[in-house]
Amino acid sequence: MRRSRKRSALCSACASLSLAALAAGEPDVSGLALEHVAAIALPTSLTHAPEDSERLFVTELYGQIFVVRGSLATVYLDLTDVVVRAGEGGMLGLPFDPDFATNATLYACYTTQDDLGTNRWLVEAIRVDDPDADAPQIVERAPVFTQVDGAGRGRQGGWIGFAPDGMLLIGLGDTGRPASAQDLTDPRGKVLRIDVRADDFPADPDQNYAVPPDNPFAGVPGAEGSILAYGLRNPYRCSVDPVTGDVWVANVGGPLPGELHLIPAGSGGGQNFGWSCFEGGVCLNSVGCPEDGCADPAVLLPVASVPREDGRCALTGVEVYRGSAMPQLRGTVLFTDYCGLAIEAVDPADGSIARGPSAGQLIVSLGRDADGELYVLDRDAVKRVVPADGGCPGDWNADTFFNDQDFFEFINDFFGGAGPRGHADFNRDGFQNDQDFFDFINAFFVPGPGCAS
Ligand SMILES: [Ca+2]
Ligand SMILES: [Ca+2]
Ligand SMILES: [Ca+2]
Repeated sequence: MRRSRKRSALCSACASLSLAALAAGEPDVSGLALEHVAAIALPTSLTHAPEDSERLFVTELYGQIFVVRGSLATVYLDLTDVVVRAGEGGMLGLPFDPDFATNATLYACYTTQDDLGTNRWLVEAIRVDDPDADAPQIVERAPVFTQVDGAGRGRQGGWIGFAPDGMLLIGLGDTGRPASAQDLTDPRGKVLRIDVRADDFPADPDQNYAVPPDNPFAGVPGAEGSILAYGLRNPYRCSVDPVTGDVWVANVGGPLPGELHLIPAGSGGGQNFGWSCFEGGVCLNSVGCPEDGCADPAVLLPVASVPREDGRCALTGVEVYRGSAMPQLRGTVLFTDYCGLAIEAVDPADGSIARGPSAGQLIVSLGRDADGELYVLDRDAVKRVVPADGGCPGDWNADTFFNDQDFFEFINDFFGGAGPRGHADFNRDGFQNDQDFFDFINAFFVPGPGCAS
């Protein structure tokens, strides 16, 4: 069944906004390598605290959260007493509050069981005693969003992250109930958008959030107001482009390894990505879909349908590169697959895929730090995506030109802390100290081959 790409009325701004993404052009990932950062067994997600370039945070399947400084990973928080790891459940996602530096609050997404043994899928707010501590104490914990679910532990989703407008986005899978994805009364099979600073459910201790009034189904009788976009099987990982605010969704497929979908910033949401009636633009004619569901004009095609080639089996990450270490990669959409083992790039204009370096291991997630640099999580380690030739570290302002301006900007960042990065941790060990000064001076006056003009 052939269908053309259609846009819903709720998505009137999509066309112009998508063009910005399409301008990214043919991706080139040939010059990349993966560099070992730290060993962590069974990691699930990687993130950073706002404006904090010195630390990475990594969740672990059974409930630990690690802080990584340089190459050293230590336990940041331990939630193994509440996280129940089963099926595809466990510790899944972790964003820090946009105001973490002042409110010391982060959000954990995990599966657990209540006192009656009922499965719960939980987004929980956790307040710690000191936002700067590497081993803080938990001051307070409270559920924000709770999905009580009797279904199995498959297709849990589990990505959560803040959009630039301060709203929390949640990727919740269909939990093994395909029909839920097209059901607007059910939060499953959706990307949700909630306000964590208010409570629309004062009588319900399990739900402590508000529905933003500009959500596409807010106030629609019978609809779940938290829904931003629907028709998803398993939005295991999503990401928010820090420059455009576009939301990318890595939706794990059934027949396919998955689809990459786009919720453009300013679109207002409301997109229907088709599951469980469609996948990759193909009508599945599944139970619960309307008789004429294959002709549904409101279903959006994915930006890319990732084919079952090169060993791929299930998408595990999507990020738009906005860092500075690889200027040629800026604006490129990158993704990972669990069995594909490699970091790959997709051209949003035509869905074509370019294959980058292999991790040599199953890849469970893709994430980024505060500077926009990317990291792959395999089953045993955190690996940084780096230029294969080492790049030109002396190109401090990463404008692809190696010149005196880099020297002046480094000195300014080092002594003033006033540069665009606000720090000068040149050797990326998590600390700014004299060693960074000496290392930069060496890189500047003894430039490597990557600095050739
Ligand atoms: Ca409440
Ligand atoms: Ca430069
Ligand atoms: Ca350093």
